Amino acid sequence: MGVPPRFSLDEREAWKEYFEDHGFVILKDAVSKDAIANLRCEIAGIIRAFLKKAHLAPTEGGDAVFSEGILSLEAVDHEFVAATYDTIFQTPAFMRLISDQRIEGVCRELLGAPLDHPLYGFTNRCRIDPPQDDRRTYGWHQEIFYTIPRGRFVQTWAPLVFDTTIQSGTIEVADGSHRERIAPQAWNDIPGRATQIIVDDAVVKKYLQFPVEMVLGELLFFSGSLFHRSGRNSSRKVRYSLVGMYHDVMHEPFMTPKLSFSYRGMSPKEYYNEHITNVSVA
Ligand SMILES: O=C(O)CCC(=O)C(=O)O
Repeated sequence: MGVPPRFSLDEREAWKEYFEDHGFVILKDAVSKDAIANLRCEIAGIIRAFLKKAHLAPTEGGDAVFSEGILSLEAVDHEFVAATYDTIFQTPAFMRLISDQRIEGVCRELLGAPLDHPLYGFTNRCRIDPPQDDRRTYGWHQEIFYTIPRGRFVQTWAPLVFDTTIQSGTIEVADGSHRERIAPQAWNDIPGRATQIIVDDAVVKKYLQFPVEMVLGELLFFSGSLFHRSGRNSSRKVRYSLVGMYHDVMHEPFMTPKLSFSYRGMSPKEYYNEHITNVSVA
């Protein structure tokens, strides 16, 4: 296959059929330009905030903040980059982007979920992948074992900030591999790396594999069973990408995971103790 086709939202039957056959589909107008522009501003602001907290000089203007800013933070302490990542997905600008009704509508169609089936957005994040850093990249995998067990869901992936290219390590897919449903695979916990639940090579080889280069505004929807993997960022820019998924809450096995947040720096209890003197009542 050359470059996979792009569909517009109003070509509903065509993109649904393509998704059924290939396990993925790219819509060219699913992410609004405004949503991207707003998010870009927020991301730049967040990086600047952490540069300040790290006592680093602000970067020059333009887009330098997106790459140089992150690389400077990484050089001081990876925790600043981790905090940037943890901040972006909680911003209203990010939430607006992933909550676009057009995206919800496409997910409903692909899931066959009518309006009385609530959707649950799970692990929607903006990945930050600096050049030459493979700690959080994934080999060929299916998402089914990285999410709510037995869930019915659609995954999404999109470039944010910059277009994604082969050089910047755009996502790769194995065409039609969703037909395997649950492929033979192995679970590997590797210290210092994202857990790798890797599909057997012989099975991956049955399918045509290719990177999906994408421009801002495009959104890739794919089946939870499609084999996919991260590319290697050999460019000089940091890659920003939207990863996430939408589960059908009405699907019988769906059960909401418990979320847990922990504090970086001071805990609420420490803050309380700093200000409040407890007087024990006899
Ligand atoms: O963006 C990437 O590097 C790949 C992401 C991925 O494989 C996933 O979210 O499951």
